Amino acid sequence: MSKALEGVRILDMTHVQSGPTCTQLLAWFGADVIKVERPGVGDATRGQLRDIPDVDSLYFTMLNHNKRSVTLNPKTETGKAIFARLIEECDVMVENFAPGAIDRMGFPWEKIQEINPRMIYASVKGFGPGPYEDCKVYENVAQCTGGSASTTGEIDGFPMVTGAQIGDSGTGLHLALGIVTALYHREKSGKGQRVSCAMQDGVLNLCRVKLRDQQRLAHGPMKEYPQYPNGKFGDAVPRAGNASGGGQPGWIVKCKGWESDPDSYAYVIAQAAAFPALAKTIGHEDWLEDPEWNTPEARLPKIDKMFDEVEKWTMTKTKFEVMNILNPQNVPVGPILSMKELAEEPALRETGTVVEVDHPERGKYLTVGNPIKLSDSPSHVERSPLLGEHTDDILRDVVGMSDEEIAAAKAEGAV
Ligand code: CAO
Repeated sequence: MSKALEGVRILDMTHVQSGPTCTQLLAWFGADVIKVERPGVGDATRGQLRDIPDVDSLYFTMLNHNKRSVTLNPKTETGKAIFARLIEECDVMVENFAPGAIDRMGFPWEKIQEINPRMIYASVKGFGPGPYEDCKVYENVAQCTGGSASTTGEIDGFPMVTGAQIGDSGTGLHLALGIVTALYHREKSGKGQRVSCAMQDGVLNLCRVKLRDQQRLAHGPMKEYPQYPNGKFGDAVPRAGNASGGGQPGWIVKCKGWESDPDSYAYVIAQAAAFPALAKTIGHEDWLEDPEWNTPEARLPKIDKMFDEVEKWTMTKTKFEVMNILNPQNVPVGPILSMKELAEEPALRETGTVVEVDHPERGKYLTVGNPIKLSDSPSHVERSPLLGEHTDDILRDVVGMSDEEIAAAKAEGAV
């Protein structure tokens, strides 16, 4: 079966996490991704959070599958010439360096367009145009400036960042969509264009429902927030603990074994349609006839008491028993799964969402495969490249250099 993006060549000037997640997705869909790295150094993440001495870190290997690595310094004269040739030969260039870094290498957008008018040039930056446009940004800064941290956390606690990498990987996903959209548009226009995604914008997009709530706040208290009716609302969207955020009340409850297992919890949603089944299961059939409990409006001021009762029952069951008993009754529920449980989950291995990969220096390791499944273009996860592993191949086959020219470029430190 052919790969959806076969024939698309990507000049990958990305590092750390946000950019690499984008180009890794494109590589999984079949694009030829040429990762350009500084000679002798490479992407800084190769050496970050290492678990095995002198071996590419999991941080790097898990973000750079299915790519080829070429070492190249576009700040040297020969490097500039090679880089210009790569721009000619590629369809898309992706970068997430600090603002202005590619310009300082001598390749502003105008020059890239001049070299290759069909080039799509995609960038991740921390902020869009405005007061912070020159700032360097990492994941948690984006979570804090994009509205996630102010709306996450205990209701009386401090702002909280989430473990999901919504600033880095989230923006990488946004950028990948921008790139394939621009590729589609190029089919008609014949021209490339710039694709920009700011991490602040990407996080705010994922916090869209919170901007919705900011406006609802002006029209009275939001009844699905735990602050209603006994707490106070201020003038900005508050943190809501583990409340579901939608129209349905939900909460995390303890399950059997919670005293010793930090992940023995389940999320239970008490939506109106499933309330009778939930009430019966937890031994509160009495609620169904009781006007104090049998309507969503009656329950609303005492949601916490309702979940206390749900928890009395869930504490007698494991989180998987809770799932297996409530789910067939259409009560939406999810066990809190640890990374260990996810790594060992057979169904995720079966679908290729969790994959074991072999690496020549580190041996076998687990990674997350492509979560997006195409029926006719399945993804196969291939290990990340060693630093400069494909330098000779790319200089010869893509750039068109002779062996002598390659040797000379190496001798002067351009590659
Ligand atoms: N050869 C020679 N030099 C190279 C090179 C190569 N192949 N590749 C990169 N460089 C140089 C760049 O030209 C730049 O040099 P100058 O500052 O002299 O122009 C330098 O290496 C890298 O710059 P940087 O400022 O991007 O790196 P940093 O570690 O200081 O900052 C980061 C990292 C992520 C904060 C910054 O790149 C950034 O803000 N990026 C945009 C937002 C982003 O993607 N953040 C997510 C990061 S993932 O958590």
